[in-house]
Amino acid sequence: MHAPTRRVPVCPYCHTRTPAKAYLRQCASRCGETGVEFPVSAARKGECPHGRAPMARRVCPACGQAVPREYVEGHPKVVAVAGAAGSGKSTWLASLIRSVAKGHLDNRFPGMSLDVLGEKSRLRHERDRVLVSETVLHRTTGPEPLLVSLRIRPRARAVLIAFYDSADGIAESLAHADGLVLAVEPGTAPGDAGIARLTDAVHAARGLRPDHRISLPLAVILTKLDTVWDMVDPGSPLLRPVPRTGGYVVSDGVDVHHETTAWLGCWNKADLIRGAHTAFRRHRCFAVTALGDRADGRREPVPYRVEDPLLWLLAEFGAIPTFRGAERTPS
Ligand SMILES: Nc1nc2c(ncn2[C@@H]2O[C@H](COP(=O)(O)OP(=O)(O)OP(=O)(O)O)[C@@H](O)[C@H]2O)c(=O)[nH]1
Ligand SMILES: [Mg+2]
Ligand SMILES: [Zn+2]
Ligand SMILES: [Zn+2]
Repeated sequence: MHAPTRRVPVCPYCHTRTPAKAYLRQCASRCGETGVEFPVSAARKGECPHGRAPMARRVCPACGQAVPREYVEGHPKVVAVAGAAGSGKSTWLASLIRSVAKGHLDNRFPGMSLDVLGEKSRLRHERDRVLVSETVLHRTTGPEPLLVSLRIRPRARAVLIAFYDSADGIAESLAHADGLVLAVEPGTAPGDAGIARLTDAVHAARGLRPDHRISLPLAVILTKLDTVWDMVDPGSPLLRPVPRTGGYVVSDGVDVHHETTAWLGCWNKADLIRGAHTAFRRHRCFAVTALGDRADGRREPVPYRVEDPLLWLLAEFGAIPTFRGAERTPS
């Protein structure tokens, strides 16, 4: 089930594979020799050629971009977030990161922590985070990924993840992606929500035959659930309390999957459902809202179930346990 551990990391910016030892390090400003770069393998006892402590970050020798050390050394997972323009990709992502970073999953994963890695990702997240709380998000997302380090338990080894959510970024990441997300908004506009395009792109990027059933996990996310709250039946699994186990709960996930699939069916998305089933061996549907219900005048958005797709992907990656039912019985 687990993807083979990759020894040679892929640069999150230019997608070149370079051994961790061949990444460059730089002298720190206090060294006085600014701009000096040397390969990681040339750092004796972790010191620069002048015998001082260099900067922690690594520089990709292919594109010259700074890459966080943890990322280069940590066997990162790459997640591509696809979906039509305006389907809610970036808002979901910003809301997810914000929820986890604020400790919203603490009752299920005590001590779970998340860090946004590197200056580029931090600047982007700062911008997105504020905009999510104000409910508007920049419409221009660059091709760069959002890099995060997620620690499931306080002293556990961190899971490094690069999320790509722009068309260009996704296209470049598909050759080595570990998981896929497809965002779909509610509504009856007919169409396949981009599943055929995504399937073709994965086949092309990985040199697979057109009829090859893809083994990458695909999370289909119905976004903006708040816009259709009043259509959801009170007994729906979409309104049930979220399971409180420290893992991914299959029974709940399957119920949500079936309910979401039914909604997508009602909204002329039969092609999406069929396409996901035909092309992806491992796929699951989710329903989320990043902004929640603000009608009662709350200033903060109340996201709902934004973390479910990530938990499923983490379970698929083998990073968190899977539970069959609500009890703690590992499968
Ligand atoms: N009501 C509601 N609106 C949302 C939600 N998520 C996103 N939106 C709105 O939908 C619009 C598009 O959201 P984005 O996150 O920018 O969508 P995107 O898929 O990243 O769009 P592109 O980057 O342009 O492809 C914005 O106006 C968001 O505020 C949600 O959960 N509920
Ligand atoms: Mg976006
Ligand atoms: Zn690079
Ligand atoms: Zn130096």
